[in-house]
Amino acid sequence: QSGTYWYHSHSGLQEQMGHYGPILIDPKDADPVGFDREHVVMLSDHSPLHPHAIFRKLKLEPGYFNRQRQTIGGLLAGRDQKAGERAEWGAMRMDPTDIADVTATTYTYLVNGHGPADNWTALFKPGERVRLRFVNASAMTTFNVRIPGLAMRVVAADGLHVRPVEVDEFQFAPAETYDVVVVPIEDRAFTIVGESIDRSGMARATLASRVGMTAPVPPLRRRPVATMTDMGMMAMGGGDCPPEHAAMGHCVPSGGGHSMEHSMRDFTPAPGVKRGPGVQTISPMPADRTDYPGQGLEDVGHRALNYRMLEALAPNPDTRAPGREIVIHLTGNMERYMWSFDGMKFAHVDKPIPMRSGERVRVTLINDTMMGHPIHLHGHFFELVTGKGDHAPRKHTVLVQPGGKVSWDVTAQPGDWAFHCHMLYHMHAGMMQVVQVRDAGGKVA
Ligand SMILES: [Cu+2]
Repeated sequence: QSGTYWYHSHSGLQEQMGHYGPILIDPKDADPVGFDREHVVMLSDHSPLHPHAIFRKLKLEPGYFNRQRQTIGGLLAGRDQKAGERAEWGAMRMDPTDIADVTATTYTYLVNGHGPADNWTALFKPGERVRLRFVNASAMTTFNVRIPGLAMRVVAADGLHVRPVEVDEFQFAPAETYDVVVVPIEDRAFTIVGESIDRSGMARATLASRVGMTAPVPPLRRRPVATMTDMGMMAMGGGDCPPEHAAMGHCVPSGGGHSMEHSMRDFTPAPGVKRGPGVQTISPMPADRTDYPGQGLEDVGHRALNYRMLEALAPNPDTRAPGREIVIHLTGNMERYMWSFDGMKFAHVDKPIPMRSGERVRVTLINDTMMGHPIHLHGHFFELVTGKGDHAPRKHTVLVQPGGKVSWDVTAQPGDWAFHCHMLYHMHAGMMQVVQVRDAGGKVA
């Protein structure tokens, strides 16, 4: 094993207090990535508040840190949702500007521990191939990363090599890592922009040919607003859903808050989910969104990475078809800051998810909430099911888009493995489980 990784405390909320750092493992043989120099670019989020204070505020008022709610001004200017749509979301007690739980109102976004004003600088000589090892070591922040003026060739994801793919921007969630190679030709500075997904703030660093140089820092772009697709209603709307299709469950007709609210309270698509106050909504039609670059990147006007652009460089080590499928719903109640798998928070779960050593299992994650969740399984790489055959991209963390679903195949390794959302406060609230892998005799070996 080689590549870009990171370590962090799993004790309480220490990760938010700075107990993390990068881990780089050089390959023992020749590196398939050609580069002349390398830099670690570790993004994180820092707050002067104690993490327990942040969690308490979220529990009392989940929108506490959101200062970008919709306004009458935004309605009139056409920036925000239309009045009827807003009423429907209001009836659901959902806020479409709820893109991030914790924002720049308390966070400073850091690059390698430095705030935006510090101008942390990575040096290069013009013409060099520079490998940047991006690590998202934040507690709660999904970042949009770009370097205006430079194309980024993505060469590794979560530490493992992928077929090089060139993009202008990528979104990554807590725990994900991407290695990119850039080739700055000019003798000048470039700004490395790590914009938080809700665009309340940014991490900023500089790539420069000499110390002390700076480049223009682009302004924050307009914050995205969640859509029907983020609610798991892909085909919803207008005349697209005739009654006969609706009856077959192919789509959900629009027409007033009634049908929307009704369809999102229907547990039929989620028979394994425990009903209760912890489950605010069920996605009526969760879609495979692995071709989606992430909230706010659908219309940026340049190339943005998505999971379907990833393909493993080496053939997958295990190409057996899975023997069974486990479906897990990512559930929550945004109003009460409750997060869980299948409607059961970790404190209430009485048994682990069992797997047999060496067993090949397909895991399908369905997001019944309107937030993205980076789901991480300890001790494994899994193969994303995106049609890449025996070169499926292998990851340890996958961002499940709002209202979306993702499948991956995994070869179970013996042991007890934490399995959780990598949003720290989601995990703390209970979005966690244990995968227990045993041999036929019930032993770990
Ligand atoms: Cu989460």
